[in-house]
Amino acid sequence: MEINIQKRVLEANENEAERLRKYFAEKKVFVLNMMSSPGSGKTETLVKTLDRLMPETRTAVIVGDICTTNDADRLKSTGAEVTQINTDQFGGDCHLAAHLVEQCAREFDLDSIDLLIVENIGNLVCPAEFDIGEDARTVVLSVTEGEDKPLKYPLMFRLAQSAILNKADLLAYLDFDADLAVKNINEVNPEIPVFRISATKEEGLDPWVEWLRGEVSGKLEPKA
Ligand SMILES: Nc1nc2c(ncn2[C@@H]2O[C@H](COP(=O)(O)OP(=O)(O)OP(=O)(O)O)[C@@H](O)[C@H]2O)c(=O)[nH]1
Ligand SMILES: [Mg+2]
Repeated sequence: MEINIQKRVLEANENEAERLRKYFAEKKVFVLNMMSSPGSGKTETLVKTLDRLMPETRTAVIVGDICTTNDADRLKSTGAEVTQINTDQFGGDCHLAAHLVEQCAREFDLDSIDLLIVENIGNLVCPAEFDIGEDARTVVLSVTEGEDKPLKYPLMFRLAQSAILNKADLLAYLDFDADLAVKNINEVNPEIPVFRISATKEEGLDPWVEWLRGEVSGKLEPKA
């Protein structure tokens, strides 16, 4: 019974996500779904990324958390338009679903946006199962989490188009094998680039930002 309901929820979300993807395509907006476990550095990475992308790439952000507007407040400092979703209002879901993203996206003037970034709720499991109409997914792994996480949570890494290995500034203090972590990511998903960065120290960001710029301009004609 529970399995059937779960299946129906996922099917309904997939239909909604397909419709939303068409809407984003009509609006010529590239949508990035950014995911990780709590605290890997999604918000920190996005703040530093937006500083480099804007204003040339007109960017808006939807950020999901169960509670608080902390991340929206941090992201607004970049000058981007930001909307926070708090899922505690409807049961504290551990992921964003397509209908929630659609509600927020319709609040933006999408005709004047090139890139919509969705910072998903910190969780390596549930967000991977919910398509939100995105064009690409990026998963962030930080060096304090253990090299084995891509092998333990393969779906998140298998469905991503790129990965970030964050907090590289801490490597000197840890027993973490960064090469092994990259190997494990590529074992699950051989195709994806893995960007080694320190978001706080702003190191290694350029290849990541270039990748994102390339994705945005590669998929979308510039707007008139
Ligand atoms: N040393 C170090 N700390 C970092 C780095 N990036 C982020 N942090 C710190 O890690 C903590 C979590 O960073 P956030 O950016 O809030 O992580 P998040 O993934 O957005 O977290 P949630 O949204 O709660 O899931 C903060 O204290 C950051 O300052 C980094 O490159 N190096
Ligand atoms: Mg965050």
